[in-house]
Amino acid sequence: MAGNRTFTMIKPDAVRAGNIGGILAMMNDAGFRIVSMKLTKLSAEKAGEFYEVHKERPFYGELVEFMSSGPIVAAILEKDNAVEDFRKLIGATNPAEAAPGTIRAKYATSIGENAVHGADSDENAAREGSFHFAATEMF
Ligand code: RTP
Ligand code: MG
Repeated sequence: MAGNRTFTMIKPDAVRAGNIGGILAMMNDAGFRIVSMKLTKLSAEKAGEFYEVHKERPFYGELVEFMSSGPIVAAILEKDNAVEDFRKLIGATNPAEAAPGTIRAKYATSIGENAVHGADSDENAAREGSFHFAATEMF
């Protein structure tokens, strides 16, 4: 049965550290199917637009700089209850608080450089997926 969809990015820290394969394996093992995927790089302008919701937060400038600092893997994933289950798989924003067995517990190095992004609602998952992929790139 086709499930619903979430959107993720493997962030520049994890790409730089050579962790794309390890992170994709954890997503695969947790039952997520790849709908769309690419290695790409966000300009500062695009990163700012993507994280616009955080514009007033004190870490916004740092976040935009970090997210545009190197290549990322962007992907749409499918699974039953995708958004909620994926947030569980990635763990808390701060790796010090991320549960054992989560992607951030294993691969994140700080609250800012935390290896992966996961959409936080069905609506945002759809918006973020369309930000990165055309309908013809969703399978
Ligand atoms: P994400 O959107 O990337 O999946 O992360 P999240 O929901 O767990 O956390 P969110 O509150 O949406 O924050 C987005 C990203 O901003 C960076 N951040 N830095 N320095 C800080 O205090 C701080 N707080 C958040 C992180 O990269 C976080 O994932
Ligand atoms: Mg978030």
